Amino acid sequence: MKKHPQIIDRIIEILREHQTFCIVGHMRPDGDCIGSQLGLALALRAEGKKVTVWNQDAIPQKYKFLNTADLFEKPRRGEKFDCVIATDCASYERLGKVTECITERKILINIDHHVSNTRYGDVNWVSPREPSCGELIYRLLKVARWPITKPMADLLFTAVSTDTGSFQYSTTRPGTFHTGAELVTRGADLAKICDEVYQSYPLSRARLLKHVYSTFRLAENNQIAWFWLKQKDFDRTGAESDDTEGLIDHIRAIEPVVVACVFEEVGPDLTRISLRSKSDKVNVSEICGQFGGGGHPAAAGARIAGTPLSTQRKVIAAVKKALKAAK
Ligand SMILES: [Mn+2]
Repeated sequence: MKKHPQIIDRIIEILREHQTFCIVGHMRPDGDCIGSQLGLALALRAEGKKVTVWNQDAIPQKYKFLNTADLFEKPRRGEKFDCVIATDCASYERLGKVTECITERKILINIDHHVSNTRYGDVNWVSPREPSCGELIYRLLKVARWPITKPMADLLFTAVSTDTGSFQYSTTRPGTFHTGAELVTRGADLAKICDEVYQSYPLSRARLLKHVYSTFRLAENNQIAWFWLKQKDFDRTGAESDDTEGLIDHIRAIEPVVVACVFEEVGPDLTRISLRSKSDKVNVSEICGQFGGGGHPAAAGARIAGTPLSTQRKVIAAVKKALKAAK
């Protein structure tokens, strides 16, 4: 086997030494987060460990098919864990309310691939080169020589696939295909996963899409595109915040657009922004960092307090500045 960083050995040693685990992920969990959490949870259970999995927010509808073993359970108040593992989570704050449930722990392990990761764990395995956290979990299981069963393969394949835009983003490397191939060899049901994750969505999302196409705005010679999702848009379409994942790709795909932005009203005078960049000269993780957020160079987000209009002005101004600097 290829040489692997010592940090993996260290983590495996900690996992072997301890008995009770809580695996947590970020707010509004995505496919990579859930796939990584549940994949690791199944592996630890197979090793005879006691494992709880918990997130602040529920699993989005399209990933529910993955939770076959019904592993999510809110920890009791003051429940003690030997070891808490955070997967795919860039900062301790991004865990949200989960932090209240995991205070009684001996050790916190942080396994992540976000370049903005704040290294909040007692042990940190942060590998920004990796396109998904799922790939890190896969390597962990390989190095530990723990068997990867079909359910684990489904979970990790979903993680790798969703965070690479189905093996399309430029972060995808030859190793990503090797990982995908091996997971399919181990039983990952490609057809089922792609059908559930990419080829199926609720009617409410179609209504939301109509809203996106009829309201998106352009600026800076069509290099910036954005749209708003207000509370009234959710009420009117029957959509939930979960249904918004991937909507941004519809404006990102417009040829002259370099930076796409979604503004989502998440509370009174509180906006969640998501940014995507198609230029390696425009780092949206840096732009979101100006507003207390972060992420990846090509995909990032933040939560911003203030009136919708002032938020929009500030963000669009920051994007314009980044575009000018990139020239
Ligand atoms: Mn991820």
